[in-house]
Amino acid sequence: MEQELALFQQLSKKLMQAEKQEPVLEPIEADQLFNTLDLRLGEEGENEEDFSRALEALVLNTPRTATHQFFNQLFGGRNGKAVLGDLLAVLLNNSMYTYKVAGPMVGVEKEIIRHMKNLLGYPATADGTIAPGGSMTNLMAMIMGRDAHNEKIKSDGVSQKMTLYTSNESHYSIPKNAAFMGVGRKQLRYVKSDKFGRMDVADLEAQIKADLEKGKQPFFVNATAGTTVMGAFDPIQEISAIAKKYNLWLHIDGAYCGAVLFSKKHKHLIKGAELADSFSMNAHKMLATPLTCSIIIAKNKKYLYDSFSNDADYLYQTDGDDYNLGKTSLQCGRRNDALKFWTLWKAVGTKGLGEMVDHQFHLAEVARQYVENHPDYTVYSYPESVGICFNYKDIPADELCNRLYEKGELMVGFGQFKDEQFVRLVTVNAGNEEEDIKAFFEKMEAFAEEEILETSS
Ligand code: ABU
Repeated sequence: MEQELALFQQLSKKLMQAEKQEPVLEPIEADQLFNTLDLRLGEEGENEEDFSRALEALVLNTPRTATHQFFNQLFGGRNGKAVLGDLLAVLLNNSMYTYKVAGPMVGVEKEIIRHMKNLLGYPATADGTIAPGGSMTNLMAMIMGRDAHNEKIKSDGVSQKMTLYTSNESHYSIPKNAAFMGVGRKQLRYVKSDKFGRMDVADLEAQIKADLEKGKQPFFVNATAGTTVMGAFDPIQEISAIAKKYNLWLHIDGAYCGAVLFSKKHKHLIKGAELADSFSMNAHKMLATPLTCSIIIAKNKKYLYDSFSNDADYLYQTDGDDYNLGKTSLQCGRRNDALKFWTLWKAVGTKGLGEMVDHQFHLAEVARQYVENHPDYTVYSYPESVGICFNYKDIPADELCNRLYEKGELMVGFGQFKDEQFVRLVTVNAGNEEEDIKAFFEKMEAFAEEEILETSS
């Protein structure tokens, strides 16, 4: 291993130097990928020199998500303490299903869950787990909702027309999951959203009533804390009142912005979270933890056990269910996604996590002020969003973003809301400061003038 660790150190140093010199790479065209890099796997292994060369080329040609110029997705930057935790998790290589195999790492995960359930205001009955991504934590919530509605489904399968509800701005995992869980995409109702992308609660109730009149069985509603494009927060308290009235499972998909839970200043955006049956959050988004770290908390652990436990004599041989975390998880073999979040949390404290969230809202405010005070911009953003949506000088957003990418200038993407397409500048990037936001606009404007507007005039 020593040789590999030395190579790792060498490659990581080179990568970090390269990131400073060239924060955005000119992409390798997809159809040229296999002609450009040595990705071939052969019958015989490579000698050390060729192996290192191929690996270095691969590392140095991979899109750079940890630099100050990555604004493309709902994560970015790099936190040293969290990376350290993840590197150790790889080295230790435990599987989180049993205490026998994961030992104290079980305690690491349980401590994260314990704190989060307290912050949520959930009762002692609550418990949680970590799944491989926000889509999967949403799936877990949907399955718990399905089984809570009818506990026989686990054994007999779905035989009735069960309906579920989510806003038309919510994550695309909801329809996919409706198919996976046997309920069916056609039984998913998209609820209208208001001008900021928040769920229209009157439409929610109207759709539930219409389904009941047709003899359907409404069972689940998803509220989003931070929609992927507008960064909008659905009104949880109002949705909860409807969920209670019609006996629906209420889940909060906080994959993007559920981390406001840690911020004294922004926690009000998920006011009423304690009323939900389940809550999920991705620490790999606002909290700078390496991908993936998707946590779900259920208000009553009974539902986690009822939907996800299964006996397996060859696996569960020591200790109780409380310490054998496989009894409440989606999969069997499960990597240790808890340690990287624990090392970060241990180092900065709950207060520090809150400050990270506040900082990202501050950066969004800097960006918002800039576009709002500049006549060349049209702004579309939700007032309290960490994603700033705008158009610049009527340049089509897809053209602007794609050309910035193709030329290796900036990584930023576009989004769409109510027939308008715009640039979506995501300010969730662990390493960024105000000057990085300002530098983004300077670079984007210069590029637009020189490469798009001048050539088209
Ligand atoms: N859940 C991942 C969303 C990706 C994105 O909108 O950037």
